[in-house]
Amino acid sequence: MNKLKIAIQKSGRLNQKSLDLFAQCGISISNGDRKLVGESKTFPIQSLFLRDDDIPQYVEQGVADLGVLGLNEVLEKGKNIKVLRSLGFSNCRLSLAVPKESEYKGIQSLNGKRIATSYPNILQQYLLDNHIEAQIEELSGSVEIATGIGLADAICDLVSTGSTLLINGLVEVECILQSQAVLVSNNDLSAEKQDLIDRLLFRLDAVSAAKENKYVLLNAPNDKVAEIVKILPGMRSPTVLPLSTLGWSSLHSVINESEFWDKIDALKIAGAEGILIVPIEKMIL
Ligand code: PRT
Ligand code: ZN
Repeated sequence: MNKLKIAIQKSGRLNQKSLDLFAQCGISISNGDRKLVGESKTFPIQSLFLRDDDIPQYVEQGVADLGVLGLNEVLEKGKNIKVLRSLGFSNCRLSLAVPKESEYKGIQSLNGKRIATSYPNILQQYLLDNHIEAQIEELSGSVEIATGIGLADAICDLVSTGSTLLINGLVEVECILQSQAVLVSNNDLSAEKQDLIDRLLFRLDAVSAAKENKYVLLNAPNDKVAEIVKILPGMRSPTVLPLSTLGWSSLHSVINESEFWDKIDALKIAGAEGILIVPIEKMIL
């Protein structure tokens, strides 16, 4: 039987989180002895463990059908591949930063300056879009020390907590790109592989919907149920069950994480009691 081939980072920030996500989808991929190729016993998929920099090219060439890597790498490499899903982990941003003592008065301040980065293509495009002429110093790592050693006047690097910038006396001045891990695919897949990808996406979507939502159970006097139902739309509408205490009901529904606290406040005001919030394992829409 035909198997999907998926490229996963061999080691580094994305490796374990990628494997964890597939495990949540019921697809356990073993990377136990740090082999180059892993198999899953639960889904027709074979994993290739690679450096993230190489994944776009391998997916474009069809050596792998799918890949998991940062959007920053996808855009930098500019290969002919398709982004299928954002995966919600390894969030970071690609930003410009300058030494904290430098007088930065907006992007124009970078005209005629040297900027060190591992992302020359994304930076080049950003400078073009903003009509800035600056010299790009390409480095493969340790970009944050470039200003301190006199190699550049500014840097363009990935930032997550900001502590690397702080330690190196740099301040973030412009955000060029918001990035996170994404699932990419080859652009020319057989119908059989496309079917397998659809099955995989179905599982990924169920896991991601579950993460974004909570199951809520609450009690309310019957005369408050109509008002509470308006606050709790649920997947169709809330389940309403009678309690053994006469005149009371139990309501069950699903709340989106983003509106969670606002809804809880509104529910309390509307007369809900004994509110329980439970995580959802998978959610099939
Ligand atoms: O060996 P391989 O080439 O596969 O790995 P790599 O060393 O190129 O990549 P890796 O494992 O460091 O990162 C993989 C991906 O994780 C990146 O392409 C991003 O999409 C994502 N990611 C998320 C990050 C960060 N957060 C991050 N903070 N990648 C790098 N950093 C570095 C950044 O370059 C800087 O040096 O962490 C430092 C900044 O972090 P803070 O927390 O101090 O701001
Ligand atoms: Zn890399």
